[in-house]
Order: sequence, then C-alpha cells, then structure tokens
Amino acid sequence: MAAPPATTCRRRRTPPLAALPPAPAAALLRLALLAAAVLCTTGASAAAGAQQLDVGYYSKACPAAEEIVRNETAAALRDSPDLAAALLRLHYHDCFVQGCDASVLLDSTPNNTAEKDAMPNGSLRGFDLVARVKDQLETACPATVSCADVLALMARDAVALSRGPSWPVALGRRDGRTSSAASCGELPPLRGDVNLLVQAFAAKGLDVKDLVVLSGAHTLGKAHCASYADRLYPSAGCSTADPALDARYADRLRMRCTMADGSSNGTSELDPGSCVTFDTSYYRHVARRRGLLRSDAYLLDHRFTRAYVLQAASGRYDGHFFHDFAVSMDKMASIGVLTGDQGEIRTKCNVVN
Ligand code: HEM
Ligand SMILES: *[C@@H]1O[C@H](CO)[C@@H](O)[C@H](O)[C@H]1NC(C)=O
Ligand SMILES: *[C@@H]1O[C@H](CO)[C@@H](O)[C@H](O)[C@H]1NC(C)=O
Ligand SMILES: *[C@@H]1O[C@H](CO)[C@@H](O)[C@H](O)[C@H]1NC(C)=O
Ligand SMILES: CC(=O)N[C@H]1CO[C@H](CO)[C@@H](O)[C@@H]1O
Repeated sequence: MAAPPATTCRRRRTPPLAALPPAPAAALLRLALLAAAVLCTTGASAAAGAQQLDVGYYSKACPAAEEIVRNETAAALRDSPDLAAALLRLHYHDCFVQGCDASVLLDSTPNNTAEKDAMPNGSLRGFDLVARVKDQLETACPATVSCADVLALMARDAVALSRGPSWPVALGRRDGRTSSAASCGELPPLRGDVNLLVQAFAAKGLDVKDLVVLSGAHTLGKAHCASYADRLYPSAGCSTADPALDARYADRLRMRCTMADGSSNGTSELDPGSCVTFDTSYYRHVARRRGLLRSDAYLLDHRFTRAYVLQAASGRYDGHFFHDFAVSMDKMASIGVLTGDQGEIRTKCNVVN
C-alpha cells in the first residue's frame, strides 16, 4: 500500500519534473508587465470621478513601502515557506468577500462576528505575519499604507518567493470599516458543480479563464480533512465516494483522513510533493483526477477549463500560466476596492481606527 501523502510542506531543492519555466521568460514577463503598467498609469487621468489604483501610489508618501513588505515577507518565508499559501489565500478571501478592503483581517467584536470567524472559513492563517509587516510600515510611514494594499503586496511577494511569477501591484486601496461572517457566502461554493463556480466568479467580474487560472493557486498549501472528507466516504446525499476522484489516490487520502465526518485533524497537500513551489504540477494532478477539492475536480467538467488544465498539465505552457496568473491576480486585486476618501487607513489591521 502506498504511503499516505506527507503532512508537511517541504521545500524542493530541485525543480519539479518539467516544471520550471526558463528564467528569461519570467524576467521578460516582468519587464513586459512593468512596461504595460507604466504606460497605463501615466495615461490615467485624475480628472475622472472614481480614483484609480496606481502602481506608483506610495512613491512619494512611503517610497520604501514595497521593499519593507518584501523584506519582511522574505524573512518569514525563509523560516516557514508554507506561509506563502496562507498569504495568497488571505488576499483571495479578502477580495471575494466585500471587495479587497482588508475586511478579512478585522476581529469580531461583542456585537459582530467577523469574516475570519465564519466557519468553515476558519482555517485562514498568516494574520500574525501581516500584523508584523503592518507594524514595520507604521514605524516607517505612519497611517499611510492600507492593510488592503499590504495583503495585495504580500500575496504577490509570496508567489514570487515561491518561484512563481511577479507583477507590478496597483496600489491605493483603502480599508473598510466592517466585516461580516454572513458575507462569506460570496465565496465560491466548495460543492455544487463547475457552473456554480463560473457564476461565483462572474459575480465578481471574473471570467471562466480567471477561474481556471486562479485555481492554480492550489499549487501552494494544504487542506484540512473537513474540506474533502465527503469525497472519500459515502455520505448523506451520496452512496459512494466521489467517482471523479482517482480511486488509488482516494485510498491514500483515507489514511490521513480517517473519519468520514471530516473530524480528523489531518491535512493533505493540494499539490502533493510540490506544495511550497508555485508551478504547474497542480494541473497535472487535476488532469489525473487527483485534484484534492471538488472545486479542483470540477475544472475537468467544462470545455474551456478542461482544455486549459490539460494544456497546463503538459508542462509546455508554464510561461503562459505564469503570465495568465499575473493578469488574473491583477483583476482579482481590484474587486470592489475603496479609493479616495472612502474607508480609512487602519493603523492596526485587526481593528478599525
Ligand atoms: C475556485 C474556488 C475555490 C474554492 C472552492 C477554494 C476552496 C479552498 C479550500 C476548501 C481550501 C482548504 C482550506 C482548508 O481546508 O484549510 C483552500 C485552500 C487554499 N486556497 Fe482555495 N479555493 C478556491 C479558489 C482559490 C483562489 C482563487 C485562490 C487564490 C488566488 C486560492 C488559494 C488557496 C490557497 C493558497 C490555499 C491553501 C491555504 C493554506 O495552505 O493555508 N483558492 N481553498
Ligand atoms: C531590505 O533588505 C535589503 C537586503 O537585506 C537591505 O539592503 C535593505 O536595506 C532592506 N530594506 C529595507 C527597507 O528594510
Ligand atoms: C455594540 O452595540 C451597541 C448598541 O448598538 C453600541 O452602543 C456599542 O458601541 C457596540 N459595541 C461595539 C464594541 O461595537
Ligand atoms: C484535533 O485538534 C483539536 C484541536 O487542536 C484537538 O482538541 C482534538 O483532540 C484533535 N483531534 C484528534 C482526533 O486528534
Ligand atoms: C468556502 C466556504 O467554506 N465558505 C463558507 C464560509 O462561511 C459562510 C458562512 O458561514 C458559508 O456560507 C460559506 O459556504
């Protein structure tokens, strides 16, 4: 019998099979995106009513902002590379629930249950690291850099530091003053079908390509048993284990996830063997019906997403995926942002001013 999937994310010393894109491609991509961003921002007009995000937003008020974020994030990931996944997921949850306004970071109050305490969204991690980075920014430039921008920058840096692409992040988001557990219903459903995923993304202005590309974020990190146990055991609505899951892989997962109700504490890597490296091996697992979550498996059920998965799984399109990911992240990072005199710049990310 095969060994159960590893519980800990180990950093790979050698590039995964057929994965790493040629470094020049990544460098070129950075240049091209940067050039595009510079063109766009110099062309942006301040005359328009709603203010735009801007790559150079802190260049005068806090020129060291990006370097501070990057340095702190790099130092943290050297000790705990698996925090990269946590940072990427925080930004995703922030943007899908009530816009990228750092509402995901707010604590509950006696009167209000915040997003972070919604179950079962409760496995979000990385709050302490975000708070440390924000403290450094407050020392350098008090009351200047929003928590929502910190999340966007840390997500980008987390991907880049995990050997993924990098891209310029447009800045100038402001922080919201509310956070509600109930709003977590805006997140794409874990169970349903691919059309529900497509709809959840469309509701945020993201298309089916963004869905399959951003799902590639599951190249990093782990999931708790509760998130996939219902695929392994016959359950209420279902008389067999999920037929969309490779049977031998399911056998291995059951060794870590022994309780049909998902109560075992085990976790499994979303991209086994490469869960701290940002690469296309996630798509190889999905293509072989070894996507861990139902939402990963659903990507094979739609003409476009299936074609994209199979193409990315071939290992010959890593540069394309990196480029696509940067583009889709930029779209996601502008969902429902507050700008201008909306919201506030929080001094502590977990409480409103
Ligand atoms: C398509 C809809 C999506 C669904 C249904 C979904 C669902 C989930 C679930 C259930 C987990 C495991 C949580 C746990 O058990 O601890 C997870 C983990 C994760 N998700 Fe997603 N997700 C989706 C899209 C995304 C997107 C768009 C991103 C980022 C761009 C993302 C980034 C991550 C990361 C990095 C992890 C690992 C977290 C960690 O290791 O702490 N996900 N996701
Ligand atoms: C970031 O780290 C580099 C290299 O260690 C260092 O030279 C630089 O001063 C740091 N920047 C900030 C703003 O801390
Ligand atoms: C809770 O609600 C009451 C009444 O609406 C309000 O006076 C109080 O300030 C609130 N407390 C907090 C911590 O928000
Ligand atoms: C799972 O973790 C919780 C909290 O850490 C602990 O109380 C519980 O005993 C653990 N359950 C098992 C089966 O190990
Ligand atoms: C992805 C996920 O688990 N979302 C849940 C977060 O919490 C809300 C409110 O409890 C649920 O409605 C979501 O399904």
